[in-house]
Amino acid sequence: MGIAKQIALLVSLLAVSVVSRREDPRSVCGNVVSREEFAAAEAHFNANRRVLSKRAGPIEISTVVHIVSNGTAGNVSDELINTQFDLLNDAFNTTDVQFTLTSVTRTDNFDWFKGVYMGSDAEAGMTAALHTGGVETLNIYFADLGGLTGYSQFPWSYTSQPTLDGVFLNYRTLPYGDPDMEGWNEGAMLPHEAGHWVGLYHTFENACSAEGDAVDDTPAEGGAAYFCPENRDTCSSDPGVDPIHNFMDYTDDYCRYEFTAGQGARMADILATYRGF
Ligand SMILES: *[C@@H]1O[C@H](CO)[C@@H](O)[C@H](O)[C@H]1NC(C)=O
Ligand SMILES: *[C@@H]1O[C@H](CO)[C@@H](O)[C@H](O)[C@H]1NC(C)=O
Ligand SMILES: *[C@@H]1O[C@H](CO)[C@@H](O)[C@H](O)[C@H]1NC(C)=O
Ligand SMILES: [Ca+2]
Ligand SMILES: [Ca+2]
Ligand SMILES: [Zn+2]
Repeated sequence: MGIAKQIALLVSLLAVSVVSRREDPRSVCGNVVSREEFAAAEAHFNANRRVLSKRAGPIEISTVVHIVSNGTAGNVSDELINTQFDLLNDAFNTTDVQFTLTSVTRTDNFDWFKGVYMGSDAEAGMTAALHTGGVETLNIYFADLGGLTGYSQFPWSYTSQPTLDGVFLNYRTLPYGDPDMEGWNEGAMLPHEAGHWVGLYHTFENACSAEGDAVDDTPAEGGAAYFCPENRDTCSSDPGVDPIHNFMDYTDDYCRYEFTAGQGARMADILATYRGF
């Protein structure tokens, strides 16, 4: 990420006061992609694309969870992590991808708990200390993250910053989470961020333009949807109503329950191209 973008992000983070997102629904997943980044990433993918060969069972992704807390604050239980994991695998059960939880680490560190966002010193220190495995291993960090619900590194960034590879989630988004996260505390945020980690964009990427989210069977969407606006249709140019039930939108957790066949095919080829599967 460029310096200008980091500064812009920092400014926007500072501008996000502690206000209920119900009063102020704005994008709070950190995976905001510029048109230049999108074009470069898709050109690289199309030029280097490997198609995943047929295999007998699902692609099993070995996953490590890192719980960063401030004493007891954020020190979520193994039981809650397991509940979230079941929801993650259910979310992906229409695709060829599944996740195996191999270990859980716990770290009591106020600076990391409170200070992690893209490009921060806390992010660098935390990942240098905790990141394990290679390109094929998913590292998930749970911490406070302030105004962000989460973010993750796209697979094509692994080569330039391997240690930063992973999913970063606000622990309040875990099932039965903080009431301040109402709507986003029922476990759909991890599938969303894991979706980015396997190469999916937001369904509203590129708004109504033809390239969209680089997936053919998700109707184009003019911008993020919030809550659960049934039959919303922001792009009359593209047949079909907005994909508000897709995990890669910003609707409430109860409203999000699907990945499409096209997203499943894209993630399989992305995993073959960038993550060694
Ligand atoms: C972190 O823990 C300290 C000591 O328990 C407490 O005073 C402080 O309020 C906590 N901060 C956060 C953000 O949880
Ligand atoms: C966090 O929880 C684990 C068990 O779930 C416990 O062993 C550990 O002592 C706790 N850490 C803190 C800092 O409270
Ligand atoms: C996938 O998970 C959903 C939600 O829990 C469940 O209703 C469905 O039966 C599962 N499908 C398969 C094939 O396991
Ligand atoms: Ca699409
Ligand atoms: Ca439409
Ligand atoms: Zn996102």
